[in-house]
Amino acid sequence: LRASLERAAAGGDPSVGQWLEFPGYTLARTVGSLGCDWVLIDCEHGNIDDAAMYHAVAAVASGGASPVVRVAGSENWMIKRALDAGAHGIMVPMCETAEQATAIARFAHYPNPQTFPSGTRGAGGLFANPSFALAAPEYLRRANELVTVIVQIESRAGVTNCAEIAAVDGIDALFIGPNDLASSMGYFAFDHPKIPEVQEASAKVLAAALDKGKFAGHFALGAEEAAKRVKQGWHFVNCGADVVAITAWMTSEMSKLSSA
Ligand code: 3PY
Repeated sequence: LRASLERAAAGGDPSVGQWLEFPGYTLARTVGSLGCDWVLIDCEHGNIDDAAMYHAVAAVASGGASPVVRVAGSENWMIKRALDAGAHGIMVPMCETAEQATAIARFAHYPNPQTFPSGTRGAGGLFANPSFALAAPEYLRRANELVTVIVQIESRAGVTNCAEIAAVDGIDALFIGPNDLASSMGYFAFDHPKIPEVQEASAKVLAAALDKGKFAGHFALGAEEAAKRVKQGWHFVNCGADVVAITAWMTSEMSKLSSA
């Protein structure tokens, strides 16, 4: 994940991901083998519980992509379990203040004074190292530099405070959730691409991330939207989601058959 973000920030190809809402080892392995840089395992809105998250992380990593877990909230135990499962990155929804971002960064890093940033992550987990192809002690030594911490800006308050959030040590990236952002501004969520106020807010977040030397990502559900975001300067985008792909493809095939 981190190498693909650095590549994108250096002007190379964008970091491209896919998005999982369904549970299942074989699904996660299949999507993880498609050649994308990362696969997001959505424990916020997906049908993915704690055990399924562990399986999906291992499956995505074995397929060659980086597993990223969107945790359900910003609580310590959620972040700890995703990282202990071997997530290369965590995405935390609804970050609205620098205080919240500081707590998230601390939960995601071991208290290792030799590495920066230092935090409060418990050191007991022994399952994370295989997804980085590292021995356990090596993982423990290097996790603080390997793990990528992404916070979502997806509310009016988050946009207002985005510069302070981007400045927090240990926060690596800001990621726009455009549906929630539009919703928090009083619009219908799915209308977000057409709403100038939402577009202006995401441009402000992109500028804040770039100004503080952080990575910037944007949610997208297909190549067209993803390409538009890459042209605007976002470093990382998803370009689909399992539930959307299945729904669109099956509906289209049924309609083609019924009109054949
Ligand atoms: C949003 O669009 O609000 C997201 O968080 C993507 O799921």
